[in-house]
Amino acid sequence: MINEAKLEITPASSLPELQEIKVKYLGKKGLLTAELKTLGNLSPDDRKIRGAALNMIKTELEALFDNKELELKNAALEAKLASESLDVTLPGTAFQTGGFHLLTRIIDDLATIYKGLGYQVVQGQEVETELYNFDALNIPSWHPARDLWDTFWLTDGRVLRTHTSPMQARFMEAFEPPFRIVVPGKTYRFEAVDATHEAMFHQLEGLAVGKNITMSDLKGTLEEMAKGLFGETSKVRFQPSYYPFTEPSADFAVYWENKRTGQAKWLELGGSGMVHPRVFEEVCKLRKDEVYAGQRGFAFGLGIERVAMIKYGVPDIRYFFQNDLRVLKQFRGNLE
Ligand code: YSA
Repeated sequence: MINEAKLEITPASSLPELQEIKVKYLGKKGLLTAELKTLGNLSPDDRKIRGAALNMIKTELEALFDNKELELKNAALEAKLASESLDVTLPGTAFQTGGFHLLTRIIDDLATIYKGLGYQVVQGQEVETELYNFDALNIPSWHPARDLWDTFWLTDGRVLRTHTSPMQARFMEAFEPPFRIVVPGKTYRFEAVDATHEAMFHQLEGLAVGKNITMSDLKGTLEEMAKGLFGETSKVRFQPSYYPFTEPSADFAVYWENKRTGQAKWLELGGSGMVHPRVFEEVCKLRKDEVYAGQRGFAFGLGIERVAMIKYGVPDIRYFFQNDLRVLKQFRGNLE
């Protein structure tokens, strides 16, 4: 039986195959078990001899199966290791990195500049009520100045904020002076789109409120921003303007010496002024207290796309929002 079994065990090439052979010999209905069952028919002496012989066969068969099983398991392991071997000399897969959008980078730069001047960076909501977008900023519904902001109206009477200025009223309603904040964010206008106008664009609002704030604080602050954005030789100039929420109001331009082109010019960036006393009155009404009575403050607002277009020579505002990698990739890495 041993030789017979050996002939079958030796060529077995898999564990299931070996198991089948094992059942054939050692299973409940196997050949050896059948032999053991015949022991009962023998005389006690013969049974002893035959029993001992069969036990030896059983032990030998078990050893044969165990050895073969080990051999097959080792072979399987070897094969698995060989198939999973790692070729450390193969070149790796290039790791694709993304980058921040140019507008995000400019917003971050502005936030860093203003944080250095002790400002908090806060954000407002893009869907606004008429109250905060207009009325609280001294632009009641009958006021012709509403036409300055072509507005997207929602069916429920709310608006997509036309500027970041509503956060002036919201912040003052919620917090007491003195404070300094900047508010970067998206703004919307129902305007014909062209190379310098988009229906959605970004602004940065600034507001500082305290007892002794003057227009020269405003100028100094804008000048710090200009130097941070356009270098130490940059400066700011005011031009009289009109906004219902500031009095006096001034548009501001920034002087920039472009090192790349060697050109120097004045660039209009945005509007500013001293917070109108009526805005403080509206805020007192919202708060139902007099904390803002007698306060003074300055405010300003500028277009982020405008800064980006000027500084990096982007000729058309629409490029920022077309997600064309040929454009976006030009503004990765060091921009200086
Ligand atoms: C003025 C005085 C303050 O005390 C505070 C804020 C302001 C700014 C005011 N809220 C405002 O929105 N003025 S603005 O209509 O002249 O817009 C400011 C800047 O946003 C512009 O100088 C321009 O750079 C940008 N802008 C306006 N409409 C735009 C636009 N950028 C792209 N597309 C448009 N459609």
